[in-house]
Amino acid sequence: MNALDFTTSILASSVRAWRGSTAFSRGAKQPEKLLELYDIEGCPYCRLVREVLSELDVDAMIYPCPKGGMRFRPTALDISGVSQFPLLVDPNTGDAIVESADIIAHLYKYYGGGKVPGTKGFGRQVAVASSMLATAYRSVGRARGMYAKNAEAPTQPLELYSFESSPYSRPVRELLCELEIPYRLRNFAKSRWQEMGPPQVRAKFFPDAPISSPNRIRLSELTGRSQVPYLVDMNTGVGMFESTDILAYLQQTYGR
Ligand SMILES: N[C@@H](CCC(=O)N[C@@H](CS)C(=O)NCC(=O)O)C(=O)O
Repeated sequence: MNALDFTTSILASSVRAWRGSTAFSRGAKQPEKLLELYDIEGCPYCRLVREVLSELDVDAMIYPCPKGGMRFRPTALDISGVSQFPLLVDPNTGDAIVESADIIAHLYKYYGGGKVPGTKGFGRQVAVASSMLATAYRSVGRARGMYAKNAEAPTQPLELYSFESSPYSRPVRELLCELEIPYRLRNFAKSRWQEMGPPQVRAKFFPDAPISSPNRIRLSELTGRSQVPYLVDMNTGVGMFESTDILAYLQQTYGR
């Protein structure tokens, strides 16, 4: 990842006040069946939904629908009848919802302890405007996570450990979107203060801090580390850290 990429990723997270960093999972209920999100990584409205998924510590299968994409867009159109993203499919309740504000309300209602925050009014306008600004930052030089690239389809979906505001995870999610690679988004937001800061600092100062979220426990058991992005590709048996290596791997394996 070059300096421009890193800087604009930091700016995008900052303009959204680092939403999607912290999991407020107390009182939240996990869905039994995996949620499905038809998503465009660079879309300002999709970002608002993914922030809430991170904050509720809820995983989802991401079906990337970049502009010009042919892999999942037709399915999304069949489901909702409109070419509009985000589209959430919740197999637990039987709902298929477009409109980010309605999706967010649904997520809080069923998986956020029931209390639905205001998804209308001035707060919503600020959220949409700042998310548009985040998209503008990620469009400097090239609109990232927005347009489809020519790519091979994997046989099985991949898995990505990530949280929405993670500056290093964002470019990986953008490329997965551009390549139209479906993946299970394993959310990895922080739920205790000892988890803040870079992994090396945490390992030094809080080596024995108890691990909180299911995905943090899972990754720790898998790798002995607590760092994102972490990509799992069941098709090739690969599991890897480091955004630059993951980007190169995805391009080499699936890019045409
Ligand atoms: N009010 C909608 C707006 C959604 C929207 O405009 N999404 C754009 C992407 S940012 C879209 O679906 N564009 C059509 C397309 O990409 O085909 C919401 O909040 O979800």
